[in-house]
Amino acid sequence: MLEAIYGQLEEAIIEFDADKAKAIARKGVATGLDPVEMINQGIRQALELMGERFSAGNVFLPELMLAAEAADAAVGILEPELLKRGRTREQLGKVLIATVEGDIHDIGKNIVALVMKSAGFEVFDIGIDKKNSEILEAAKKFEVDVIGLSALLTTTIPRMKEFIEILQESGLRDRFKVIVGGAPVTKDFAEKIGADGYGADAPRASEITRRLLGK
Ligand code: B1M
Repeated sequence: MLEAIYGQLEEAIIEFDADKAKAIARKGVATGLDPVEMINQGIRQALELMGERFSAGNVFLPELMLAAEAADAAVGILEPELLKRGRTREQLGKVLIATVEGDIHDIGKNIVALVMKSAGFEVFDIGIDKKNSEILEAAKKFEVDVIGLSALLTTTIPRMKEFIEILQESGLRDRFKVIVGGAPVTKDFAEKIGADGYGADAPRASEITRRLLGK
């Protein structure tokens, strides 16, 4: 039953059928499925498959965009369900999240933000293609505890290293914890650049943030 819903969700996204994706997400919620599991087992799977087809030259950018729209539509249905959980939880701390400069991928970042909100964090999502200077300014303005950087391109993950260098140079390294994530980011990379944490997926990003704040 669970596998059937995850499979249907994946199918709807790879068929670019946003209405079907929304209907299945609604069915999942009505059945009591965990929205995070639906994201991990249905939505992410579908987009990974689309990525493989894109690499192989079997689908092109317009199709990738249509799949992303269908995925976004499904996440939109799951969002209220996830936020409901956050409202009943103790507030854990403030997190700023952004996709780094030169990178416009935001589905994963949005899911991380959503899962963190549902866990009880106050999340400031400043969007995509953000310069390191903008990220730092926003972190100071909102007085966050943790800064989360997301990147999906091998060409943009170097911005993460540069961000940590900027923090060090400006004497702010101890003021903020930094976590990084996104498909090309690895635990090893995170350690090498001196990040405080790495999340392979949204639940793990939330869990490591909680630990970093001693919660
Ligand atoms: Co693009 N894209 N894309 N794309 N895209 C990838 C990343 C790619 C791997 C596809 C491929 O070739 N196989 C490839 C990158 C190759 C590389 O760098 N080595 C690629 C490329 C090349 C490009 C363009 C350059 C294509 C072009 O123009 N020729 C272009 C780049 C534009 C730019 O950014 N400047 C481009 C554009 C796009 C679309 C706009 C069409 C669309 C994005 C729409 C959007 O985000 N609103 C898109 C999509 C959809 C993808 C794939 C297919 C799916 C990404 C996704 O949403 N995954 C992707 C293939 C892939 O990833 N396998 C691909 C689902 C999402 C839930 O997972 O984002 O990994 P993910 O997030 C996870 C975890 O990584 C983690 O938690 C999330 C949830 O569990 N996580 C964090 C993410 N951020 C985190 C932060 C954290 C912690 C955890 O802490 C802060």
